[in-house]
This record gives sequence, structure tokens and C-alpha cells, in this order.
Amino acid sequence: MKERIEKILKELDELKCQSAKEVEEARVRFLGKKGEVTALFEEFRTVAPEMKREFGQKLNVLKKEAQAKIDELKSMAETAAGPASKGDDVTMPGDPHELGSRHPVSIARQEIINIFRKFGYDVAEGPEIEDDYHVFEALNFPANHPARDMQDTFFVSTGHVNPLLLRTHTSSVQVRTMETQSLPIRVICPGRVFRNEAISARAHCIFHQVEGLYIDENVSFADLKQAILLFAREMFGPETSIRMRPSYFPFTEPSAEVDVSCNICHGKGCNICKGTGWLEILGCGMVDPNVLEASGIDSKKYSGFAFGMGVERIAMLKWQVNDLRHYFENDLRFLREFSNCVEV
Ligand code: 2NM
Repeated sequence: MKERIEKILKELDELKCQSAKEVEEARVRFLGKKGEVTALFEEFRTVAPEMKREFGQKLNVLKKEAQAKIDELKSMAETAAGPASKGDDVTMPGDPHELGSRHPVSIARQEIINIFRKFGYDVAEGPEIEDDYHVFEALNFPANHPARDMQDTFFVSTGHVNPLLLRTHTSSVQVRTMETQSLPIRVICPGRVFRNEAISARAHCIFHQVEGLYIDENVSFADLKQAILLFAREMFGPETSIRMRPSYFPFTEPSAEVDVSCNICHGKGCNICKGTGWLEILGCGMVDPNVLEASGIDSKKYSGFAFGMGVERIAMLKWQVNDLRHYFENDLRFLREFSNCVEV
């Protein structure tokens, strides 16, 4: 028996197959029901008890070796013949690749832009790293205004008259527009802004704004109100109404904060609008004459209105996102919620 085991091991070692068919024949010859290895196991029953241990071990090794060799030859034959020989259907459709979808902030930003483009506004962009002059000085911020503090603004350089900083609003782009373009001006400025704030459900140190500016002769607060009303109805639906509350911004006078009627409870009061029936969407006002003059515009001849909104906030209100941090976490379960929103 010992010799036969060794003979089979030697044969296995030298075994070569050209095709899957030959491998199968070899498998039957060694490991099949009537195969040589199987036959040895049959014979093993008649082996003398004191020899059982030795032969048992040898037989088990043989069986493992035989199986391993057959497996090896089989995979070699498959690779050599190519995938089609495995019986694969090469006409099967490929694995589907999931398409990504637009991020809600991106969708909201594009919708805001589309609405104002329809109203005849141009789109302008400008640098994220700005200077103190374009972010504060030209916009009528007094020297001691808290926004000019390290607590609220990320400074890139300090210690000189016009330090570099990360813009805290995109009004700086509007200053650059007023400096360079001829009148009338009708422009919106979308972009990222940066504020040194603690991250929470309602605030983040990086967010997106769209600011708007309209300057011409005889632009009035009534024009501002109508522009905002039309925007709100395009964005939140034709039934939407707005209300304006007096407010304060350094660059506008008078200034207002604008609320839209709650699109969830339609004014009845719910937890989204905290029972008030109103949701704050933006700030606005008539451009302060000081701001016009700083950029070389004659404030006796021209007047204008301006407004600013946070894109994350608009998207929260439109789609009932209850925590700003969802926007930054890249959780696919959240992002997929927007895969059927309008492709723009
Ligand atoms: C707001 C609110 C009110 C604003 C003002 C200007 C500029 F450059 F014309 F002076 N741009 N944006 C403005 C006015 C922004 O955001 C809440």
C-alpha cells in the first residue's frame, strides 16, 4: 500500500493537462467514485489495526495533495482558455454603476441663480481671499465693528493697514463690480464665505451665499420689495407671501429682514416655523449712500437695493433639512434624498 501511495503522489506531481476536459478526466481517475485514491480508502478498512494510524495519515495527505493539484490544473486551464470557455454569457449587461447626484446646496444655489438670471441679473464671482478694504472699509463698516475682530473673521495677514482675510460675505464682489462696471448694475454674486464660528446645527464656519445688487436712477424700496416677492414665489411656490421686518446692516439704510410664509403649515404654525407661520430667508436694504460714494457712484443721481441670503439655509427651508451638518457629512442616505430633484 505504501508503494501505491508513493506512486500516485509521483504521478500527481508530474500530471499535466491541456484542457478543462483533461482536468476532469484526471479528477475522475484519482478522486472519482472508482478513482485510485478512493479505492485506497476502500482498502484501508482491511489494514491491520496497528498499521491504521500510519496509513491513515498518509492517505489523508494523498487525498489533500490530489485535490489541490486538480484545483490548480483547473484554474490554469480556465485562465488559458479565457472567460468565454467558463460558459459565461458575454452578452450579459455589465455591472451597473450608480450615478451620483447633485448636492442639495448646489441644487439650491443653481435655482437661485436661474431665478435672478431670468429677472435680468448678471452673475459675478470674485476672490475668496480678500482685503479689508473690499470686505469692510468700502461697505461702511466702522473701524471698531465686531466683524473686523479675529473672533469673527479669519485673517490671512495682520499688522498692516489693509490686511488679507477670508471674505465673510460676497458683498466684496459687489464692491468690485461697482468699481469697474458702468451703470445701471444688476448683478448677483454666489460664492463661499468664511466666518470664525463654532459649528452647530445652525452655523458652520464655511457656507454659501448669494448676494444681489441693483443700482440705477430712481430705484426704490418698492422695487426691492417686488423683486424679493417674485423671487420668493419662484423659489417656494406661487402661494408664498413675504413680510419685512426692520433691521440693521452697515451697508444698507433702511435695512430689513425678510420672512416667507411657512411652506409646511401655510401659516397655521408648526415646529419648522416654531409656531410663528414665518421663516426668515434673507436680509436686504437700500444701499447706503456712503457705499455708493466709496466706489465712485454719484449717490445724488443713483440709488440701489441689495440683498443677501445663505444658500444652506434656503435649502434647509425648501427641503426641511433640520441640521446644517448633514450637508458636510457625505452620508449617502442623505445625499440620495436629492437624486430626483430638478437637474439644472
Ligand atoms: C445682506 C443684507 C443687506 C448687501 C449689500 C451689498 C452692497 F455691496 F451693495 F453694499 N451687498 N450685499 C447686503 C445688504 C447683504 O446680506 C444679509
